[in-house]
Amino acid sequence: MKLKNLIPVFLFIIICFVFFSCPTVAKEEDEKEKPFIPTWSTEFNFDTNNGAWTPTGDWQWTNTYDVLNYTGSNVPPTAAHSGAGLWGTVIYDDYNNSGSSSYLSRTFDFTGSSIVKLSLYVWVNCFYTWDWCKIYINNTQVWDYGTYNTSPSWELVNIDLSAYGNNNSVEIKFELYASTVVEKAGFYIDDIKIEGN
Ligand SMILES: [Ca+2]
Ligand SMILES: [Ca+2]
Repeated sequence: MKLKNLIPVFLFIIICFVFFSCPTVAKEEDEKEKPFIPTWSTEFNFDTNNGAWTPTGDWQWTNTYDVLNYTGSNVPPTAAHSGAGLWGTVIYDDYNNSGSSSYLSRTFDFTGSSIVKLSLYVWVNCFYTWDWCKIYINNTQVWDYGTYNTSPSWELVNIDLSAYGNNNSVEIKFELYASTVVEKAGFYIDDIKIEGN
C-alpha cells in the first residue's frame, strides 16, 4: 500500500483520538471540581461535656466560662466561641512556666472515608517563639500559630485530614509549649468539627 493511501487512515485515527479523549479530560476536571459533600460529621461544642478529649498539663475544660473569674495578668477570651463551654490552658489564669508541653488529644477512626476535614476555632495568646501553639496529627505537625498575637480573637482553622483517610487510628493533638519565663493567657479551643465522606 502506498503511503498516500494511508493518509485517510491516519486522519481517522487522529479524529477518533481527539473525539474520545476530550470527554475523558472533561470528566477528570469534573471530578477535581466536585464539591465536598460530607456524609458524616462529629462536632464538639464543649457546652455540655468535655467531648472525651484527654488533657495533660495545663489543659482544662469548663462549661460555665465567665471571664470575670480570670485571675491572671493577661487578657483572656471575653467568652467561649459558642455557649459557655471550651478548653483552655488554665481556664482562669495565665499558663504555667512549666518548661514543658501540655497536650489535649483524642483518637478517631476514619475507616471508610477517603476525604476527612477538620475545623475548629482557636484563641491564641502565647509568647511566641519561646512558647508555641501547634496541632499534630499522629505526631506530625500540621499547624503552627506562628506569631505573638497581643490582641487575640477567635479564629477559624481548617485542616484537610484526607491524607489520613481510611486510617483507623488518627490522633488529633493540640500543644501548648511553655518555656520557664513569661506567661500569657494561653491556647483556647472551641467548636471542633470533623467531617468526611
Ligand atoms: Ca462552646
Ligand atoms: Ca489561660
